[in-house]
Amino acid sequence: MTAIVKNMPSPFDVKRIRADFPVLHQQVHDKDLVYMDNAATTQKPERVIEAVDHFYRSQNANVHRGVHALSEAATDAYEQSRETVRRFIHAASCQEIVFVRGTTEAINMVAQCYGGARLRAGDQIILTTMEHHANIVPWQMVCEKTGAVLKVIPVTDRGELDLQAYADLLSDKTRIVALTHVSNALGTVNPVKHITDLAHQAGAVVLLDGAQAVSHFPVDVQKLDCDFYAFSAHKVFGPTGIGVLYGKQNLLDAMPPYQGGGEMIRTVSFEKTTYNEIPYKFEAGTPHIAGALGLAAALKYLNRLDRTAMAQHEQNLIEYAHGRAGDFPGLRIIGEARQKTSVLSFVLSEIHSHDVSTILDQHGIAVRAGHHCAMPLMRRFNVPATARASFAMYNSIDEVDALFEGLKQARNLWA
Ligand code: C6P
Repeated sequence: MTAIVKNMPSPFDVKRIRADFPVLHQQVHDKDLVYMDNAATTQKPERVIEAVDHFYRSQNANVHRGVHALSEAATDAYEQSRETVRRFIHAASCQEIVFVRGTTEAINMVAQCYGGARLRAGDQIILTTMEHHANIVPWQMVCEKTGAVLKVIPVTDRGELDLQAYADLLSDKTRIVALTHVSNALGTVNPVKHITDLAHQAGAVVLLDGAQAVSHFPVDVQKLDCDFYAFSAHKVFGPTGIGVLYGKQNLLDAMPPYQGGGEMIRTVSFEKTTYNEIPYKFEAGTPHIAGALGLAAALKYLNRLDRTAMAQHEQNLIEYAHGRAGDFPGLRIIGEARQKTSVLSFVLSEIHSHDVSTILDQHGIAVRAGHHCAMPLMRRFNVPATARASFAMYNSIDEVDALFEGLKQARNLWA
């Protein structure tokens, strides 16, 4: 990474962007809030808050059920949100966009419905050491039921996937390759197109966990040619409680439903029930309608920004942070992949990451400390936990300076 000097002109107007996010303009412990926990959840722009507010104030009705005006308006808005998501990830059809609770539910759905129906004893699922628990545990659960086994791609000291090891793991037993597009704990951007191509050559399907990708750079599911793609709205400036499972039409068509209930059926009798078409087959019960509208507002908000300038700004932030980290006594960066997003995961010698985070909090700086739901990865790097500052496009170089000022105070307290 090249060193970024402070005061370098940025084509991205951070001040103007920050004005869109009301929550950023507050004090915490009498200090200006510096919010650097964006990998856990991002803040919401005014437009998202307004979209949710507007729905409950003037549109609220259930979808796909009523013929009255409000219900038709709500249905229309809900389906338009699906179209906005489709365009955002460039899926071929709205039928391939399933609204779910979030990334976790999306992965569980694929594991149970796709994996549960197709896997047999001895079949293999390939994951990586850098997976979030949400992309490990659902597969272990399906392995218990089917007798399939997990294989794991190791991670190098830099925090990149060992691609030779991956090639060696692939075989005619491989049925599913499931991996994260971007690591939440390291920031590593994985070469998912290459990995997908190899998996397809071996006859396997690919699920990509896009939770940490979609807020940082454009994603095109058709170009990637992945079979499933999962993400959560709350990590891309949208509401909590809603997310997306993209699946190729033929695969979703062939999958049994996830849950039974209203909306997912075509006809019900005590003798036999027939299921609705996709995506409704996977959306049992009343969905998170306001959430879908909020998600669409978030994606439209992002689309209006200059995403190239935004990505450059985020790269400047992480490169500047790496430069400062390199000069900081006793700081070890965990994750120095050549391709990474704006995540600085680190440990300080002799200070536990939870203490680092508590001291930073006293300075109004929000970072996350812990295993980041990636325990196997922590074990790989031989650390119980890391402190993680994860930057979004509304963070500034001055805030990175504030982070290191806070770390200096932590060091002084412990020295
Ligand atoms: N990572 C973090 O602080 P949900 O909770 O379903 O929205 O997302 C789960 C999830 C799945 N995959 C990845 C790569 C993730 O980063 C997350 C959520 C948060 O890193 C909370 S643990």
